[in-house]
Amino acid sequence: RPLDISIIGATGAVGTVLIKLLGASHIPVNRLRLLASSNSIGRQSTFRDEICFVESLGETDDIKTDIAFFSAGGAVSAKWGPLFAAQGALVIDNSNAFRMDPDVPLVLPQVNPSALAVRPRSGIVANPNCSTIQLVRALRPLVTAFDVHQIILTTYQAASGGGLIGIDELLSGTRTALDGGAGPSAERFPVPLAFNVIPQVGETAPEGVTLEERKLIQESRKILGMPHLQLTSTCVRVPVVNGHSEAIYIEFEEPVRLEQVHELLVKEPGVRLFADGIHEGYPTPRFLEDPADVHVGRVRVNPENPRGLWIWVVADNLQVGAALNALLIAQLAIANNVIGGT
Ligand code: 11C
Repeated sequence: RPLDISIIGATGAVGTVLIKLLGASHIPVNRLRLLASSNSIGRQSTFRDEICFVESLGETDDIKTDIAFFSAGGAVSAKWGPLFAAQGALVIDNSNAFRMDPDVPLVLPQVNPSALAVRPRSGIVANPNCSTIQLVRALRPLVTAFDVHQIILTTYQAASGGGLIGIDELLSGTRTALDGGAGPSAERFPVPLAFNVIPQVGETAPEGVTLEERKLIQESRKILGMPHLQLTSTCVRVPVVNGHSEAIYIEFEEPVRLEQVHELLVKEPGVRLFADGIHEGYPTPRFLEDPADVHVGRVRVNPENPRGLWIWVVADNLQVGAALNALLIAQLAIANNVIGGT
């Protein structure tokens, strides 16, 4: 039956992409409600040729819906997610609020679809962090085929990871710097991002690891079901508008052959491999070929260590890393009949 769907955070960077992807999908929608903070009341969006007006989340009593997509930050999810779930919604949450909760499956439909075989007791499903999604999507065939000793990576994360404010801060900072000004003071990022790189994404814990670096470890372990996976990273913000990149070094327990790695990656659904005789060159965030794919290039065995493999992974963090994964979770939930009331 056609579903009632609510999008909370509908005017944000992820919410906007989600409305577009949902409109293009085959999910039957009876009623779409767009909810956001009171600042966005009255704004409008087009969904399947109809105009929808944004309502204020704080001013509605009617929160009954079949699916509630949350993308308005952890505090909004923590407060409202359980309330929507208690009214029967399946909550698909894009924030960090519930990801490590044992009653909340953390789902990458291409990797651990069985985590959503039944409706979670909490009524909430978590969408992983964007940098985790592209990492785990590229790692899946490799860590399934070979035993891993350790993984070391550096991320190069776009301004859009900080939402529309992050994009605005990069663009206005760039314009001002080109005009010879000092640039606005940083709000979204710790220091101005224009013409800069910042080795900090999220707040830093006392031991020096940032929140983003912790998410990569904990979420990868949970999704892959590998609680002892050894993974360490440095997460870096770069002056790119959209598209996260990652340089990933995987050290296996045994030597690996490049041809075998190519074969595994080329067969992986949704992974676009750049290698000899396949796609030329390497992926870059500005010129991504398909925003629905995880792009993998620079695949090479370490000449000094045949157990070591480097890969370069680029993906659209707003699509692959957020809205598209949320939509695929909804499709999986519909297929598994775990939507409340169906
Ligand atoms: C960033 N990865 O690039 C973050 C944005 O936990 O879903 C996504 C935060 C999250 O800043």
